[in-house]
Amino acid sequence: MRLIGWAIALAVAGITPAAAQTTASAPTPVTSSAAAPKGATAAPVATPPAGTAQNPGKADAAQPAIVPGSVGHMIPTPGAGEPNGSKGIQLQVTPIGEEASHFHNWWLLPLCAIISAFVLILLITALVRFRRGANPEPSRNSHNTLLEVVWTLAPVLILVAIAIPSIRLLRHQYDPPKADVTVKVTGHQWYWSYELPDYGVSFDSYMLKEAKDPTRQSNQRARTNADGPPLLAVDERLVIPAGKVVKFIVTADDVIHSFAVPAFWLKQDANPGQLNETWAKVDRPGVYFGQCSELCGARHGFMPIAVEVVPAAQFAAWVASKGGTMPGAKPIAAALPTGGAAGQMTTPAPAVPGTATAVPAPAPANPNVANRATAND
Ligand SMILES: [Cu+2]
Repeated sequence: MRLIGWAIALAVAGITPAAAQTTASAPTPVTSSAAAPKGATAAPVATPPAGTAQNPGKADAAQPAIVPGSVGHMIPTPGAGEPNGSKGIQLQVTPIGEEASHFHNWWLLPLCAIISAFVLILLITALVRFRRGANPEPSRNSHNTLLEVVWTLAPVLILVAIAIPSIRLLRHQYDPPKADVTVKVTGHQWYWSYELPDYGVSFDSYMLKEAKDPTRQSNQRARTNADGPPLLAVDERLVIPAGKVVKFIVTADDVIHSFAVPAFWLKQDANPGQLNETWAKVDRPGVYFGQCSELCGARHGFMPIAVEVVPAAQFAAWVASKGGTMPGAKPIAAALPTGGAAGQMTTPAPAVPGTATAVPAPAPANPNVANRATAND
């Protein structure tokens, strides 16, 4: 009886939070859902949790047309900048990544292999040569000065041999060159937002759902292969110029996230109320995928990162397409009649009747921002 009681208690404890979460995260009534599949009578269509919808409330026709291959929609190279099933480290495209993967592949791994093989040989020798049958009279030696010096010095030398390149790598990593472009990255439950303060660009980036995903709303664009692999493709990629030092200022809005792009050798915790800094310089244009790498809640696995590296001219075109301005082209502050702060984050908003154009509109081009208020409920 006691066992059954425990079983019931455990089951209730396991079910209650999930049930509570479902209720809390789906406050929107599901009655008018246009995405209801035909024939689904018993179970209502699950409404995506608040904060995960893309362009909510917009009709399909209002979605901007996507041109695969255009800037911001470069077609990823399969296996590059994304998991490709191979063991080991992804192909690195930053100087730090190249140094680190070289250190791992050509120094640490061989060293580990040699030490493991040496220990294995010692073990086998001891088992075979000094077994009771072959060696009935065990040696009574307890000291051997030469041997003791060797087995003390050898590990010290091995550690020094690891420490020197390791500390050199850390020094390179944490002593970044002067930044050409600064990107502020903010983690939210559960999406990323990006701001390029010097360019007047800011937007949110959401994972693209599969076409057959029942939680995808009818006005949400479905993932295609041109966007990238499942669970990694996003609606709005971060675009950065090739060959430039990009500084990432990383923070979070709610809980701890982690901004990670494996091909850049980049992983930086995003802590609320704290600005962390990391950097990357990518010479090779392409699309590089990453994921939030800190358990941050129920949809932690659904907030991927996609960074598109493009030649400088295309970067300027992308900035313009986001309503931003290249530094030097025309200072943003000059466009503001009354002392607007130079660093004010504004994407020039579409003119709204009755609204003075001088007011910096906080709303970026992407209407996903409307979900921020509800994302943390
Ligand atoms: Cu996260």
